[in-house]
Amino acid sequence: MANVVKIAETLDNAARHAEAIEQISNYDKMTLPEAYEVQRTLIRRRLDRGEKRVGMKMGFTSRAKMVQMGLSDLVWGRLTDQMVIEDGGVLAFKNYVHPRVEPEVAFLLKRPLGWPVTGAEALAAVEAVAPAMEIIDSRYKNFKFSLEDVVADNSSSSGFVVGPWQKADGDLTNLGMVLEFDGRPVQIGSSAAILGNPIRSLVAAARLTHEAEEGLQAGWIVMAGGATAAEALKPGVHVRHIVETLGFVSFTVSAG
Ligand code: 0L1
Ligand code: MG
Repeated sequence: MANVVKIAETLDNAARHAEAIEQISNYDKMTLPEAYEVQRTLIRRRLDRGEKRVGMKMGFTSRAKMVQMGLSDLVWGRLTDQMVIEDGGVLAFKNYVHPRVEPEVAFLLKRPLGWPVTGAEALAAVEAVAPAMEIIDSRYKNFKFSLEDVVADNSSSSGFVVGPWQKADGDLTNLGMVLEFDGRPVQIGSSAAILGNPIRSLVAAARLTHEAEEGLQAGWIVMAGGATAAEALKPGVHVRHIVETLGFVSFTVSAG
C-alpha cells in the first residue's frame, strides 16, 4: 500500500518550494484510487493552511493534450483561491517549477450538480461561462509522470485565470480559440476539441466528483480542460487567450 500521507507531504512541499522531484512511481507504487487519496490529502493540507476550495479542473479533455503527454484517461484536480491569477495580472515565474499554459473555458455554477446529470441539466446549473487559462506545473522533473503520479500531483494544476463572465446562452460547441504570446498566435483550436463540447466536460466533472463523494458545489468554478497542447511559459511574456463570442483573458509573466 502506498504511503498516502508521506507522498502528499512530498508533493505539497515540492509545490510550495517550486522544486522538481523524482516521479513517485519510480520508488512507490500507487493505485489510481490511492493517487486520488494523495490528491485529497495534499489539498487538505492547503485548506488547513487557510486556502479556500473554489472549484475543480478537468484534464486530458482533448486529444492534443493526451498526445502531448502520452496518456489517455480523463483526470481531475481541485482548485483553491490561492491558485487564482487576476485577469490582466502578473504570474510570478519564480513560484513555479516549469509552468505551461492551456487555453480553456470556465463555468461558474449557480447550483450544485450531482449525478446522474444530462448535458441540458448541467447547462441549466451554469450561472456564466468565461474565456480562461489554466497554469499547469508538474512538480515532477522534466514534466514526466505516470497517470497515478499526475493525479496525485493535483493533475498538475497550479493556477488559473478567468476572463469576463458571460451568460451561457450561446452555443459553445465550436468556438474558435487562440492563445497568443506577445500578440503572436502560439496555439489555435476550437472548443469542440474539449470532449466535442465543453458541456460534456462539465457532465464528466459532475460524475467524477460524485464518485469522489464531493459533487460540484454552487459558486464553484469548473475549468473545462485544454483545447490544445499546453505552451511553456517564459519570463516576461504577455499571454492572451481569445475565445470567439466570449472575449479574452490575459496575464503577464514576471521578468524572473
Ligand atoms: O489537461 C490537463 O490539464 C492535464 C494536466 C495534467 C497533465 C499535464 O501536466 O499536462
Ligand atoms: Mg487544463
